[in-house]
Amino acid sequence: MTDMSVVDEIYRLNRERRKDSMERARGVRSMVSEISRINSRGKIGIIVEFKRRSPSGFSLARDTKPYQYLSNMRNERVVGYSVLTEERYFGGSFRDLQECQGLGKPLLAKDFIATVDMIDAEYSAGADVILLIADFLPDARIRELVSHAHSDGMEVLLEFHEISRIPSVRSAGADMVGYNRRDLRTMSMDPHEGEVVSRLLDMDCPVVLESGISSSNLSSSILDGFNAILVGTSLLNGDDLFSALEA
Ligand code: IGP
Repeated sequence: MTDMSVVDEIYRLNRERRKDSMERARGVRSMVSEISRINSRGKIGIIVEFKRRSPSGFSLARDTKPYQYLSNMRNERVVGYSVLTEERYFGGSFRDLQECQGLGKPLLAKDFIATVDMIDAEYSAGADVILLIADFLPDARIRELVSHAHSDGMEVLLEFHEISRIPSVRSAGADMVGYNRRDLRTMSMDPHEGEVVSRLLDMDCPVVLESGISSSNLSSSILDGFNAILVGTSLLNGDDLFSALEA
């Protein structure tokens, strides 16, 4: 991903995509309460992500089923799972999400959502939380999508990378705020955790640190001030992040 065109293409593909209603097997679960529970024990929460590939160059070594992979990610810090439903660039599907409903934790639908029918499709596939990306959505649209997700009883993780989006992110009424260390426009890492933490410190919702987190960069206190982390690649590559957090 070297410019906006791939992000544009993903949003366009999602608008045109078939969104057959699926069978939601259970009620909605709260990821915010999972995070509060683990934070009250003095620990950071972990959202474990499943994806087959990504435009940043990641690709799964062998064919893996999301349910099978995620059910093996056992650690008291796990507050939920993130499942990619984007097809073209991440190799995901609504079916992948649906297959994970039996896992005992809330599910985050990871995709480039810009429409209410996309939210409905994620809901029927079993989503408890939807992701919205503030860098690519105007404020009015964010508010409309947040209230639609809320009307289904789902929570919203509103992520951003651009520091200039912080004022909008703060006032959007989302349930969780996420800071993506990766710039999705360029796919390169461009982290500013310190500035983000200081500007979100007084928010009364969980703040999540996303992307590029592995046992090798935990020591640099990048996690300070965050309530949870969202981790895909390192765990999918077999990194022993759970032990590193114990240390
Ligand atoms: C996970 P990583 O570097 O651990 O695999 O990153 C997650 O943060 C990343 O997949 C992500 C993402 C996104 C993907 C964050 N925001 C938005 C697609 C769309």
